[in-house]
Parts: sequence; structure tokens; C-alpha cells
Amino acid sequence: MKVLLTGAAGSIGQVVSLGLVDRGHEVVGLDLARTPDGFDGTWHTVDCVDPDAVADAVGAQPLDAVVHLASHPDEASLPATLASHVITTAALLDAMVEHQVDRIVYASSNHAVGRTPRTHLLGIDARPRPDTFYGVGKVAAEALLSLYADRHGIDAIACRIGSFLPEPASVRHLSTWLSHDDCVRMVDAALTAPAPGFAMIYGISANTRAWWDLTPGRELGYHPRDDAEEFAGRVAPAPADADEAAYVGGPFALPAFHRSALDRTGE
Ligand code: 15L
Repeated sequence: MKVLLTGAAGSIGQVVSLGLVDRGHEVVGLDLARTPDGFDGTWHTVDCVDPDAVADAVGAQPLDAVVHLASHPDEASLPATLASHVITTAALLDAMVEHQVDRIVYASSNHAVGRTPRTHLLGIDARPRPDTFYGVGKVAAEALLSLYADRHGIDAIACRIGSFLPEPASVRHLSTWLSHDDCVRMVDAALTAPAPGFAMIYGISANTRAWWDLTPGRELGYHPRDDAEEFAGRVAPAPADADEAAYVGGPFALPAFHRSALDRTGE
């Protein structure tokens, strides 16, 4: 498939880019940053909040799908968050409608349900329960994907990613880890699943201590092979572990992340 990958210069983007090429896809990169070393293909240096620039990039070549990873990965003010997650997704969806691209794979986050107390394995039917404005942005972007799936017949797969890391570094990560190889498997499955319509899956590895249900992902064809448990012996317990285990969003659900929605300092 010919795939436009936003955030292609980012930490997830570079791994996914190489992985998709290995799996026989053609990747067109898009990022605020310029082409990273080693990327061999078409590249668009574009800010995804600019709908004209996004439409130009989407229309510049025929595409089978978009993988949207570009966004600010941390907590910010509400307006900045909505721009980073919702406006970028809207710009892409409008461009996809305009240029007849009918599939998008979206990097959502566990923080869309992060404020859910950690008492049971969480399915995709759990109510949206963001832990931060970041989580609110992801929930809103998921809603936009659902709207465009219903209105325009776009296949839209929201992958609620856990902790994308080379290996788990904390006790929470033993539950939330998504390995690099499983991330590629997940995106490939979301790109190639036959007619998924609007779908949500949890993006974690096959962790023995998983907090999210992998069944929806497996039904879509995502079969993770890694398990954070293999690293358990190397992860040292830390004082923050108990607090981080209270809600599935871990640190994001803690008071340290409480802040005003609107920045009135003028900075
Ligand atoms: C995410 O979605 C964030 O982008 C990342 O910074 C981590 O917080 C990760 O989730 C996680 O929950 O570990």
C-alpha cells in the first residue's frame, strides 16, 4: 500500500516507517521536521494544523491510506491540545475526502481512558474517561474519525497506544508496554484489515500484566508477539509505583498534571 505517514520524523514514526517498508508498503513521509537521515522516499515538510498544506500534501500523489502519528505527545493547554490532536486530524480527514483516500490509522492513546480506576481489564466499550487535556484531545479526535467513517465511509482505526518504548522502564510499563515490533505489526494490521469501518483497538504488546483487552486488536488481525514480562527482572520497583497503579493513565492521572485549561499568562 502507498501510505502517507504523518509524524514520520518522530520516535514512533521512524520505527513505523522502516517497519512498513520492510513489510512491502511504500511510505510517503510528512512532518514539521525535514527528511531524517536514511529516509528514502517522497517527503512533505508540513505543519498538520495547516489545512491547505495538508490538502496539497495528500493530493500530491495517489495514496491508499494515511497513518496519522503527528501530535504533541505530552500535556499542554487545551487550545494547544485541540490543535495538535483534533485540528490536525480534521485537516487530514477533509483532505482524504477531497482526494478519495479511504483509510486512516490514528495514534490515539491509553490516556483517552486514563482516569479509569485500574480494577479490571478494560475493553473498548469503556466510556471515554480522559486523564488530561491530552486525553480529551484523543477522545475528540476519535469522535471525529467516527463521524467521517459514518458520513464518508472512511475506514478509521484508532489505536490507543500504551507506552511505546524499546523496553519497559517502570512497573507500570510491564502492563502498558508496546514494543517497537508490535507497533509495526499493529499499524500493518490496521492498514490491511478488510473493511473495518470505524474501529478502536488497544496498542500494547501481549503483556502478561495487561490492563487493556487485546481482543478487539486480535479480531482486526493484530497479533502481538512481545511480552513486557520478559523484562520484569530488570525493572526496579520505585516509590511512584503505587500511585501510578491507581488509574490506567498512571502519572497523567495524578494531581501533578492538574492545570488550567486556558493559559492566561500570555506567554
Ligand atoms: C502516551 O500517550 C504519551 O504520549 C506518552 O508520553 C506516555 O505518557 C504514554 O502515553 C504512557 O502512557 O506511558
